[in-house]
Parts: sequence; structure tokens; C-alpha cells
Amino acid sequence: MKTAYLSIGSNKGDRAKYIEQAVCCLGLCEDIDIVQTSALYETEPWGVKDQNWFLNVAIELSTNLSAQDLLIKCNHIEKKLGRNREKEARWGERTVDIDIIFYANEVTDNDNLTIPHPRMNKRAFVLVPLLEIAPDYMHPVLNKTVSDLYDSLEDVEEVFLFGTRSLMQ
Ligand code: PH2
Ligand code: MG
Ligand code: MG
Repeated sequence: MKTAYLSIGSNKGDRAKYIEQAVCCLGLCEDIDIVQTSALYETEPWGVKDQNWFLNVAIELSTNLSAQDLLIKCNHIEKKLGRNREKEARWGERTVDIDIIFYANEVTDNDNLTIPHPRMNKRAFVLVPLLEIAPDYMHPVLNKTVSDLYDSLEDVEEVFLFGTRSLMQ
């Protein structure tokens, strides 16, 4: 089994429900066990500013799936929850976005998948939830822990705790 960390975000429709459903769908997959989930955070949009604020969460999984198969599963769940990639702008509004941040200690860079996520170290909306569940996890390329990456953030967009209700089933 491999350990993976995902970041899930939503800023369209019933944001908490989309995130809850995404976590639930992941947990129902035979090859995935949810190990930990962070609290929900309400976060200022990063990239395109003129849009609704997001809810974000970080989760830890244990999985038999390869990183590629995990990506396929995540894309499938996004689609099932109403995401339509053709109709959305880069960094724009979405019902749900499921990103692989870390997958074991793997470093992957191909057309459809880059791990670790290439912008994770610039995003408070990824690092703050991750800090809650994996502060000592080591970035395999930057060789810094999540906690060090958070301390090195330059432009910190706003992040607020949204609720401590558990997303685990
Ligand atoms: N996702 C993006 C772009 N900007 N900003 C916040 N706060 N949260 C997100 O999940 C997010 C974003 C692209 O996937
Ligand atoms: Mg994505
Ligand atoms: Mg994303």
C-alpha cells in the first residue's frame, strides 16, 4: 500500500456537500482507504481573484492504485460530481477539484500528471490543511517538510477554519 495526500477544493454550488461527497466516493473505492482528513477551510481564491471563495480540505489515503490510476479515479469522481472541464477557465470556478499533492515519495512529470503538485508550495489553501495532518512530511524534490514550506510562503492568501466536523465515515 502507498500513502498519498490529496487536496480537494470547491467554490461552486453547495461547496461542503461536494467535498463531503468527493471524500465519500474516494472512501468507497475498493483500493483506497482514507487514513486522515483535515478540517474544512474557507480560502481566498488563488490565481483568478474574481470568483467565489473556496472550501478546501487535505486528506491522507492508503492505496493499492498507481498514481496514474488514482488520477483516473479522481477525474472520474470530479465528473460524477458535475465538473465539466470543457466549460471552465484555468483556475476558475469548479464544483470539485481533486488534486494529488504527494504520492509516496514518487516524483512524476508527464503530460497529464506532475507529482508532487507543481504549485503546492505556493498555496496556503493546500499547505494549511496539510499542515494539520502531515506537518513533518518531506517534499521529495524541495527536501523541506510541509511545515517548512508553510513558513517559506511569500504571498499568503487568506485561510479560515470553516468547521471541525469530521469528513471521515
Ligand atoms: N484551486 C484552483 C485555483 N485557485 N484557490 C483556492 N483558494 N482553492 C482552490 O482549491 C483553488 C484556488 C485551481 O484548481
Ligand atoms: Mg485538479
Ligand atoms: Mg487544482
